[in-house]
Amino acid sequence: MKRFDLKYYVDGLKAQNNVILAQAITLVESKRVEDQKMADQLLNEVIQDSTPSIRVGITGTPGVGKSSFIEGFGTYLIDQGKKVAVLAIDPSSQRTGGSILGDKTRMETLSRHPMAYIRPSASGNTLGGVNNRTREAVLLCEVAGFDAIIVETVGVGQSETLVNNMVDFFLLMIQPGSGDDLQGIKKGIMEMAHGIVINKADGDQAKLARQSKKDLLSALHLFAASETGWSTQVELCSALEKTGFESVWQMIASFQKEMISNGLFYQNRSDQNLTWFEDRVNFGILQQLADQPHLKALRQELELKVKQNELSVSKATIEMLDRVKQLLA
Ligand SMILES: Nc1nc2c(ncn2[C@@H]2O[C@H](COP(=O)(O)OP(=O)(O)OP(=O)(O)O)[C@@H](O)[C@H]2O)c(=O)[nH]1
Ligand SMILES: [Mg+2]
Repeated sequence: MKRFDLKYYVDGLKAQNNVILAQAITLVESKRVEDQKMADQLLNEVIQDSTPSIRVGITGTPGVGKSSFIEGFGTYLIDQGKKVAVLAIDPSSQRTGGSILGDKTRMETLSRHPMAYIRPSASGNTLGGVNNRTREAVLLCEVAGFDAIIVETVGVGQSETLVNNMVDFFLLMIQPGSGDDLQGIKKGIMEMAHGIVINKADGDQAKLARQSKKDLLSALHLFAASETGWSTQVELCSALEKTGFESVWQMIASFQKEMISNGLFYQNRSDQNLTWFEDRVNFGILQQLADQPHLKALRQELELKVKQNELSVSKATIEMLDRVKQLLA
């Protein structure tokens, strides 16, 4: 990776240069300690300069049409005068290079648009996804003038919660299906979603999609009202026929308006900052401890003993934590 000085990144972001934005995100994603230091300096320097924005997370099972939707919807937003950044996140890091390439071609129009920036998933870092740099990437995009940030994630495991913690509006995308299919959607995810979009509401499936909407709305009725006062909306769309984008945008825009007026919009972002801070501190502490030579040696020794049944897990844990305590005293 090519490295530059701080001023290069700062000026480039302020000049809304997409090439330098990409380089800045690469810097932020780098695991090298010096790079991380510079990334933090960069974030400190530029964060005040970010544009007011809307951050939208989109989740849904593979093949539901997220990328196709973002291609069309992103173009629609650009026509409304927005600058659109798309970030893909994949904490499971199972995704192959082929799929990322597939995404690029699926968002062909958008990726070539000067008002758009697309960052296919660099995936990578695990540890519960804690070290994921997508939050920082969102901020950098905003500094570079993007005011609609879309984060796409495959709906597996904990990725939904992770994304929900870094966006304003959380959108769940599903396909038309029978009531039985709808019951398969995890309740937690449904409750988390601010909006549910039924994609592929076209051709043979248009009728089924309308029925799904009815079923969903009555299912949602049974949920307790959210503390924010917002109730989950359901919209139909077809990424293929490019229909429904306007109602999806209306839904997001009215959510934002309502949350700004009741004060919850920025409160939610502050809460997210707190979570972000905690994640980073926890991660940093663990990393420093893991790098500590004495602890490393002891840990390896204890791991071996546990593996060979020479020591119980509780005894090994106590010994390990005692050593940590001694070190910190
Ligand atoms: N009929 C119809 N097909 C669609 C629509 N949107 C997407 N598809 C098709 O569904 C398939 C999957 O679309 P993608 O956009 O790649 O879905 P995805 O959710 O991004 O998939 P992953 O990134 O693999 O999770 C493709 O073959 C699309 O052409 C739609 O509105 N109607
Ligand atoms: Mg996709």
